[in-house]
Amino acid sequence: MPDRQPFPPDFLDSVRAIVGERGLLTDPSSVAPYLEDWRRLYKGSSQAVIRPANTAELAAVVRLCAQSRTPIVPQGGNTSMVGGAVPNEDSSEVVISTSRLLRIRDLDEVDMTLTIEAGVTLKAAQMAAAERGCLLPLSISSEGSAQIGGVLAVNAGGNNTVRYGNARDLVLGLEVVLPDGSIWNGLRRLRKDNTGYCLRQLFVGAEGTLGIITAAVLKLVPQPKEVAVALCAVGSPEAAIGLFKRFQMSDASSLNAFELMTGLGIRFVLKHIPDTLMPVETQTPYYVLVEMTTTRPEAGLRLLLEKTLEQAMEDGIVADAVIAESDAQRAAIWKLREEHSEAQKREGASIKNDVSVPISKIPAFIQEAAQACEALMPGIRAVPFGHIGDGNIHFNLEQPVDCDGAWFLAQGEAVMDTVNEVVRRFDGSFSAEHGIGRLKPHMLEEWRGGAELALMKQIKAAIDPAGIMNPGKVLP
Ligand code: 2HG
Ligand code: ZN
Repeated sequence: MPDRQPFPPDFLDSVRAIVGERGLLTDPSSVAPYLEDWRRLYKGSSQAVIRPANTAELAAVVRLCAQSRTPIVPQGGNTSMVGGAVPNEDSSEVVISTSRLLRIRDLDEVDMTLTIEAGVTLKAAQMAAAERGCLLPLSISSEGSAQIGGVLAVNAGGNNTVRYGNARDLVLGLEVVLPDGSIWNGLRRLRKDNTGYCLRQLFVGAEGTLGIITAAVLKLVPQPKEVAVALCAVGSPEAAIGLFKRFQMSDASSLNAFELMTGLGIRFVLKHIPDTLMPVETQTPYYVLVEMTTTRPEAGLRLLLEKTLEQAMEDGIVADAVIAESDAQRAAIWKLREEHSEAQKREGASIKNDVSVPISKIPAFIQEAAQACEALMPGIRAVPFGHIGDGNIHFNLEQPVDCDGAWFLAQGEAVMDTVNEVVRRFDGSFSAEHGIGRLKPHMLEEWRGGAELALMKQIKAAIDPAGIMNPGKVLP
């Protein structure tokens, strides 16, 4: 049993006075869901989860924490892949949840901006935009639970980075509660604003270590008029990248997503996830999901997709392909991709490597990383998949059949090191879109040590001198 370090006397009473009964959870069964990440890598401990109803309440709570030097773990939808939102084990930290910051403050169809609070889920934000004929062009597998504040705090990437960039490319303004409890209102919706250091980008990707994002102004684009989705069977990652090049040459501006999957990954989905169906009959080791969208009326996108695939089939790059004929078919193809993480979890123990390399190096990377892992642990099952249109591969590894799951997970460091050695050879990154959290601070030291890490530590010390914001995350 870890040592309990109680909060200062009266701390919880003072919190209750700010947020009321509804805003404070102390009952162990209500607190429990906030203490464990969905991957079950970390199980923390805390006596309290604080759920402020608005920015002023949240700021008052942070002021209280600053006065008493109580460490804070900010939490959104708790969908972090790297344990970035769970408290440590000694009960010294409080969780501040953004889940009651639920207002959509403004949507402007001329400015094409959505001003929204941190607790709104990404899915709800997308729906709010769609209701007004706009699109919030950010899409991730966990969008039903992930909240805007967390999505921005980790600079989420996802499926549309190939076209619209990462979360940080969509942020025009932020409102942030700083570690001393003051509020920075930077909710500007300007496309041009050259007025000193770009502060908002400091908080995007800082994973809650510099402050708590409470609201944001996000860029919108018009809703597409035509959407075309295909699932293509390909023999190799080389063929997948060859196909990517063809789509770029034919109409790069319409390419919305270009996702790689393996036959093995799809078999896991079909086995573990109800209501899934494989529309392509030809069996190949790899598959590509292509999505194209356009706002131009009658742009003939479907024809372009068909022609590009026909030519690729004639040239032996694509073995077989199916183009979705309805919204339901589009959703069914996307489901095969979106359920990859859940299916891998149900198949057994799996180790994740969210990495990126230059797009041109993806085939060689996948081959060498798979070989290196097999040499380390014969029978290990590589399931590389993900956003290859932007160079991001989830090089996940499933436990060998019949091996002990706990033993396999205990080999996580060795497996990640093996993959990362290959990533390094190709000048890639050890964390493409999932961030650092609690899982990878030591890697940050190894990969970004020297001037880069020193600068990050200086920024942290300047903004959070007492070190109360999400301690133990990101920085080693
Ligand atoms: C995705 O692309 C997510 O679906 C999760 O980033 C990836 O499970 C993973 O490793
Ligand atoms: Zn991803």
